[in-house]
Amino acid sequence: MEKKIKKIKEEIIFKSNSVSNLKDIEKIKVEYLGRKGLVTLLLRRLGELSTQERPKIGQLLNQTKREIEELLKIKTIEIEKLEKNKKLKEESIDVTLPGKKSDRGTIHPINLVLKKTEEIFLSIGFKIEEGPEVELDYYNFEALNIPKDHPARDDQDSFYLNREILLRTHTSPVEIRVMEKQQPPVRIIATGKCYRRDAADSTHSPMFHQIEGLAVDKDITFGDLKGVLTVFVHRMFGEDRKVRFRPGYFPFTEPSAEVDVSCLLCHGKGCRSCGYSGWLEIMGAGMTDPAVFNMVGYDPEKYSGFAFGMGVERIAMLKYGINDIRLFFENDLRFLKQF
Ligand code: 2NL
Repeated sequence: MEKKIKKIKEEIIFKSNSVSNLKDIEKIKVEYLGRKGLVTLLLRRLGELSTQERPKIGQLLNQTKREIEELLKIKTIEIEKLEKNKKLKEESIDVTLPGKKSDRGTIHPINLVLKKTEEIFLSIGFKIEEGPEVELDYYNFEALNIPKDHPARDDQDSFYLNREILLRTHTSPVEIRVMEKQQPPVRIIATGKCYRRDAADSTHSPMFHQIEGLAVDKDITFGDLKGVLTVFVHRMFGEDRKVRFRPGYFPFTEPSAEVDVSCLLCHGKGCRSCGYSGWLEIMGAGMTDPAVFNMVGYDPEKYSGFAFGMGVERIAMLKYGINDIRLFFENDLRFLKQF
């Protein structure tokens, strides 16, 4: 019996030296200490021994059992440690590898032009104003000296919600609202979305953006208008651009002008892009009509002002060489990512 126990001990030491994973340890445990394990069976057979032998062998077996348990416990800890290290090594991150670039959006070209315009006018003392896109007929037309029979009033050109309410067709009502609230001096630009019942084509969109400007004070002249718009054109399109004012007509300004910039492609020589004229029309402008001042309670004898309005899409198309307005609203990333 003693020999057998010694042999078991040696076997265990030998086997446990060659185990490499927790499963093997479990196997050994079952083989020796399990319900039908070798040590368990020997313990069960103690009763067969003489009363003389029994205590000695019993003690030896129990001690062996404890020793085996201890040994397997140590082995288990050893292997767990090895496996943990192996896992750590396999899962370690090489911090020097280049990371995956996350997909970042870009600023929409319309917003680029809006931001740039705001920056220019803020730098020369203008404030930015916004107002409602759903407007009263009064603010959109009446207060701007646009008479009832004016073609711009035509139902076909505006989105009317009812007889009095429509989607604004320009941002001028923002300026009317500001003038109603405060006396001069006023130096503001009004930006935002506008709506017209146009069929979409390469130059028309039923929703578009406008930037309008208004300056009212004592002794504001057409020279002030030319100076301010020249600063704008130079900063937006480049210092080497020329600016031209042609006579025009708007119901809300008198006199009125169409403003041109020397062609961005041919610098005024004449090319296909400018219709061989050397000039590109970028906005309308003029001296605020006294009739508008009367509508908002400004004294036209005391004050004068200039105003201008431009389409943001048109400016962006000229600045970036885009030939179809619909590209701004299709949200094709191949287009948008270029800005
Ligand atoms: C254009 C022409 C223009 C204005 C807008 C304006 C506003 C007030 C009073 C007087 Cl409150 N005028 N705005 C003046 C002249 C031209 O826009 O063709 N825009 C795209």
